Amino acid sequence: MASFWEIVNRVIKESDMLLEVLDARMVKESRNREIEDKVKKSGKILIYVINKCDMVEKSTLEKYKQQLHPCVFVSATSHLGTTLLKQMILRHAPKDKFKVGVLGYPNTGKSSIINALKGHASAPVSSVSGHTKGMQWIRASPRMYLLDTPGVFPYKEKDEGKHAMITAKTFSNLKDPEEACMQMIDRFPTQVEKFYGVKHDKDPEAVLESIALKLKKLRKGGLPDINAAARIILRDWQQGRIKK
Ligand SMILES: Nc1nc2c(ncn2[C@@H]2O[C@H](COP(=O)(O)OP(=O)(O)OP(=O)(O)O)[C@@H](O)[C@H]2O)c(=O)[nH]1
Ligand SMILES: [Mg+2]
Repeated sequence: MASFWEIVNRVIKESDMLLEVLDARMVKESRNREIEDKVKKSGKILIYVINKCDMVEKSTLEKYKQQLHPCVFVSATSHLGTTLLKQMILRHAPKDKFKVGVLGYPNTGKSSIINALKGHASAPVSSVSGHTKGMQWIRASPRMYLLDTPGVFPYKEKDEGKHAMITAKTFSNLKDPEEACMQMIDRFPTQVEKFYGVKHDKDPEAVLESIALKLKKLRKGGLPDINAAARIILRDWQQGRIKK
């Protein structure tokens, strides 16, 4: 597969306008400053699309209206905000017929947004990250073409916990699920504790142990199997069961 920069450079070059798709549960972490800087340098318009808004309280997102310009809140799968997104794209359209490149971390919902804009499924979607392999132009209307792209993150970025949280790396492919899961518990303690019905503890490892016991994931000798529990928690998170 082409490298991060090959994809980014090509998408920016071929498009008249860019969308950066962000995950509403982790807006800050799913931003990619390198991509944003590159688009700004190209002089093309960048629209921030905060997707998966159905999974968070809307009040948690208000602050991004000030920070990100222009930005739009959508839920591709619930078809919320997608008309607004279309209007915003048309408002910024640089010419009559134009091309929109859709960029973002794996699994943020790029293909789903394209399908929502087009009105029916054209771009294949999957809960497993890294589903879109090549680049594909999709005609959303007589004026507007959308470029679906493989999700990318900088190859130098080695933050597995973050990649697990934003589902850029699928739970079953993680090298160290325990560490990734503890990072997630540290970041979203109330959501995780509430979902599994365990008591709050400042120490993420203690929370993980309680959840392992609750899920009856035990090793020989009755000790909590935190590795097995971590995989389940990350799966539940990545499949959208644990809401913010
Ligand atoms: N809850 C929720 N799930 C969504 C939303 N948009 C996409 N998803 C889900 O997120 C997963 C990934 O969606 P895709 O559209 O394949 O994401 P992508 O960014 O194209 O992923 P890659 O091609 O792997 O980079 C799928 O399981 C979608 O159903 C949304 O607005 N809300
Ligand atoms: Mg895709």
